[in-house]
Amino acid sequence: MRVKVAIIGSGPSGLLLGQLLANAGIENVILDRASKDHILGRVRAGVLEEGMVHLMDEAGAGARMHAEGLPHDGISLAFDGRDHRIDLYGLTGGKRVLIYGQTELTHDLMNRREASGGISVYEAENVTPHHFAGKSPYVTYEKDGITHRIDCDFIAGCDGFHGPSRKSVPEGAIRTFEKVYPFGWLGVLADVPPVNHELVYANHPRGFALCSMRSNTRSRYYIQCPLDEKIEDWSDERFWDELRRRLPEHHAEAVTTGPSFEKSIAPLRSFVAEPLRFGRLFLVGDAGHIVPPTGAKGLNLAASDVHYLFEGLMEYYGDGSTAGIDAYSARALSRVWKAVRFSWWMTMMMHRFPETSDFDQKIQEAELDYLTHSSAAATALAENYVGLAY
Ligand code: FAS
Ligand code: PHB
Repeated sequence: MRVKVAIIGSGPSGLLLGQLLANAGIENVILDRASKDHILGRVRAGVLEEGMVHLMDEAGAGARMHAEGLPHDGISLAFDGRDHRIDLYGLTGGKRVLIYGQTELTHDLMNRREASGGISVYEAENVTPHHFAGKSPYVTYEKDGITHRIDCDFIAGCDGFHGPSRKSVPEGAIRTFEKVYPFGWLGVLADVPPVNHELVYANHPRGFALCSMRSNTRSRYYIQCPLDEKIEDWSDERFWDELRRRLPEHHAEAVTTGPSFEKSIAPLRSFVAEPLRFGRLFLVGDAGHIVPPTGAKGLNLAASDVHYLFEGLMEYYGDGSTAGIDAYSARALSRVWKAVRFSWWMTMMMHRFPETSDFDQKIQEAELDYLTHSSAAATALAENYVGLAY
């Protein structure tokens, strides 16, 4: 088989890029080692920046997102028993975020791809990018015991943090930057109404908590937990009790509890690989960078990477110019690093660190005090939270 672009990974990065390319007549194929059901069973992000919303519309997959997504004009920071609302809409001249689960977004993109006849190969084993330093790259994979080869012009590594693309780059050609945080997030999904009409990020002496949602009847909650925590040690009852302890009283009393149908622990790290382009191979989304979910940036960075790469490929196939693909890595990394900074800053400000010093604790309190009494500080948070310009 031969296509213009071979995409490794059928997560948001791969599906969004694949659909934009297909709509522009640039044939592509998507390969994923997982099954569709496994991909759709993963519970991840929930907050979309306007850039992602626009790209979903451009991909022709935005109808359900607009019908079911919840526009949010603000978030609340809770500490010292009180809420402090950050007016995202007012502080950014009318920008907002849309609450819509990554699972739903992925489903919409998969349906759109199927409807438009796009080729996706699931449960593809040993997917391997080859010869991307030259002008004739190709990808091999195994399925049903047969080894297949896909010749292409470019390979888009949309295969997440653990995928083969970044690992296929020669060690001397890539630099990585990493910070691992000394805690994780224990998250639950439950079909109960959210405690608040907007998200609540709580900093409490017992640890961080986040009150989010997927709809007006489905809530998503997280609490900070030690890295060695075992999910089997957390009954629903224990989770609800701990969550309520970390919230201001008026929220704690308002929490509607119920059986969780998803419960998982995710580690937190900041990670960036540089550059994001190696000849005819591009790293996109989590394949190139990871952020702690505190800033709700992970999925949204995948969107801006896709935007930059799609623009570059359109230029290449349009008038043969390589300017866009040559600029991809620098353009993407410029926005990535600002989102990495913001996600690190939100994480440092909202979590309790096991080894923190008295001085560092006072700095955290001063940060929160400044943020909730200065419109300049609140504006800085707001413009990053709604998403910096592409
Ligand atoms: P993905 O990881 O989504 O997709 C990569 C795809 O590549 C997968 O389908 C995988 O099966 C495939 N793949 C991997 N190895 C392969 C191989 N060898 N061969 C073929 N295919 C292979 N972001 C937020 O903004 N907010 C959140 O709350 C949030 N929570 C998260 C919780 C968890 C547990 C995780 C892991 C991430 C979370 N994220 C969150 C970040 C997440 O949303 C990512 O940013 C988003 O999934 C990025 O999309 P992709 O780049 O497509 O990578
Ligand atoms: C979520 O709803 O999953 C979510 C929302 C905001 C975050 C992280 C996760 O910062």
